[in-house]
Amino acid sequence: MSKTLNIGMIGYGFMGRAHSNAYANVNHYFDLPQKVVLKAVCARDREKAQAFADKWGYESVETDWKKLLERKDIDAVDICTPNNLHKEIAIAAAKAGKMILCEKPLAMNVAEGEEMCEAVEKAGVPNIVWYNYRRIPAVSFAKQLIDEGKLGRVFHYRANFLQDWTISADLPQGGAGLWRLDAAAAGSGVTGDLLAHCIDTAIWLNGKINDVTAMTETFIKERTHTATGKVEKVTIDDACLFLCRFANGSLAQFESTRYARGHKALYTFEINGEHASIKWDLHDLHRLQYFDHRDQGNLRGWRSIHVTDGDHPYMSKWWVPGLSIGYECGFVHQVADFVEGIASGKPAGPTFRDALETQKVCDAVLNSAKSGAWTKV
Ligand code: SOE
Repeated sequence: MSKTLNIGMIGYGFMGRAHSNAYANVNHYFDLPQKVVLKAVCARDREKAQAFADKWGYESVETDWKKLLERKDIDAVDICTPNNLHKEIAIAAAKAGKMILCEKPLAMNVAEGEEMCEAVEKAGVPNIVWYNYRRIPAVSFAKQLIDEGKLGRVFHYRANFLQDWTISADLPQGGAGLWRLDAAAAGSGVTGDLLAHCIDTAIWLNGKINDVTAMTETFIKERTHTATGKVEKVTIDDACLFLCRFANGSLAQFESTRYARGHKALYTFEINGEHASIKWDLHDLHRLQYFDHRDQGNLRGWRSIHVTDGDHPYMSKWWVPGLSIGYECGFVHQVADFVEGIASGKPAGPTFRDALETQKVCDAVLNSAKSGAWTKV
């Protein structure tokens, strides 16, 4: 096994920064069998790519992702592009024998996702999708508690992801960041962008989702398109709500919108089990709220656990107990787990195949919103 893992990153937006920060810092905190090297960043505009490379410490720049894939000195490709490019790049990267770290959601739809899974599995290359919230220590701790059976039988799962950044009708669709409003680039709106996070966490914590019933709304029907300068129809979902049943018999509700004035990134979930309940809120990401019915009666109540102790997931790698870490650290943890997974032969998730399950739920949700019927995943 080589002592280094050379990364070639394609795209350099908000996620490009989050991933680069993780690559640059992971070896400072985690003792890993490989040193992660920021080898090349790839984007169409050479000047901008060079400025990004200089800022984050990439050794070189490419302007054509196909050239990046031809390079022998690149071990792993990070796909940080809009969603409509994931499939083509991932399949080519797999054929070139590169490991792949792909931004979420995996693909535009299930059909694309299936092709991507087949490509990485045929090539036998390690692969992972950036569902970063799994690795916020309080969320990983929730998983530990559930796996230990602390909650007992689960009855309810509730999740929200609320934002308010697209309320203005003057905001165009298309272009940097705003490609998220253009269905041709994003595939869907909040379903693929935000609910996909909630669904990934939910499947990880609570198992398979069987069937869904959903509704979506597009509040602003037309926006100027950055590429054409013309007012064009908006076809993404601005808001999506769905109910579902998990295979374990629990019932769930999910809500996501970019029209919840006052909320910037309010990702919350709550799980109610037979013995205990847990709650988590991204705005207070170190805390896990825990209620256990088995506590002594007169002491029973919600505990607010500050998940910063050495025996909490990942926290022994950081500072001393009680000191917090941030949003960006979830990405650092993902890189650490990915590298350890390569060495141990036990791949870190979510792999493309795991992320395909989330994609299936997203597609079922969008289909149900169209048909108005309960839809099997
Ligand atoms: C924008 O809606 C966004 O940046 C998403 O694309 C991310 O996946 C989410 O984590 C925060 O919001």
